[in-house]
Amino acid sequence: MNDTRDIQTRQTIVRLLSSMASAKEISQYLKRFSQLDAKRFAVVKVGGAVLRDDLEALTSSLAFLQDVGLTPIVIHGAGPQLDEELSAAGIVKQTVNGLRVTSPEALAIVRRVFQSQNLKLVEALQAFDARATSIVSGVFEADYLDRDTYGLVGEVKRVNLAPIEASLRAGSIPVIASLGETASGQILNVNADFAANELVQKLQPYKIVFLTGTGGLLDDNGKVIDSINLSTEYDHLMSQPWINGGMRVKIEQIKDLLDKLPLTSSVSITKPSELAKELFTHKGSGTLVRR
Ligand code: X2W
Repeated sequence: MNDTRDIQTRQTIVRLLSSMASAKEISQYLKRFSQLDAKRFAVVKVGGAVLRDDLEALTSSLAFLQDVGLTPIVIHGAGPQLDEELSAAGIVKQTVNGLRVTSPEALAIVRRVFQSQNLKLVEALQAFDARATSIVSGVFEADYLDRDTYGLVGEVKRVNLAPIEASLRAGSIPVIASLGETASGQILNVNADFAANELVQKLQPYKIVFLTGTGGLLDDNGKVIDSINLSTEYDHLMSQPWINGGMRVKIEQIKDLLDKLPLTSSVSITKPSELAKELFTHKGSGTLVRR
């Protein structure tokens, strides 16, 4: 570990301590987690907004997990970057049910942007002395979701864990882009929350974290909601006019996911600087979603 990294790791611990967690609390969590299968500790979904606005905190939080022997599995989106690049190319944005309608011209840009965003994170991690592996293909076997409505958009049919397992065996953080591929080799644009959902079902990790620009689900006053119990609050939440398209997709995907996981599972939505606090303290941070 280099000096900068050592200082950053120590800073993360100090931040945890000053955020009301005692050293005893953190070490209890670390001890408990060290007894789990480290190969499926956590799936962390990183929204494109986080790659754009919060790369430094993201990098140090992911590297911290690797330092304590809990290498996370990262799946990322690139929504805002796609908006920007497509618009620069004169392609007008069209979404249906929160999903981007993707033409062949758009797909070429989608592929390029996913590759560059993926490399940006991998290189930032490596510059931080963390080990990370870029995975932009070979994980999500997909089929057209509904070609007439969405164009070149995929739904995941099968998740191939081989590239992820190879990365973990080498102690390297797998950084996965949410592109899919059909049996005949057509690349498809897959919403990153959909891809994270499928990955989690296949891996059954202990921890499921969505990192967003907002650091949680926001109420109508823009304040982070501490916790949501979907069994009693889902219908009410989805009837609210202030829940926008992207948020709607996220909540639907999280509900679908939790319905398929053991009752005790939960999903955390938080921001990068709060990741360690979420994982290693009783109080946690952001929004905790339960079934
Ligand atoms: C998404 C993929 C990127 C994504 C899109 O084109 O925006 C579809 O909608 P975030 O940053 O996680 O939202 N794909 C089909 O999901 O990125």
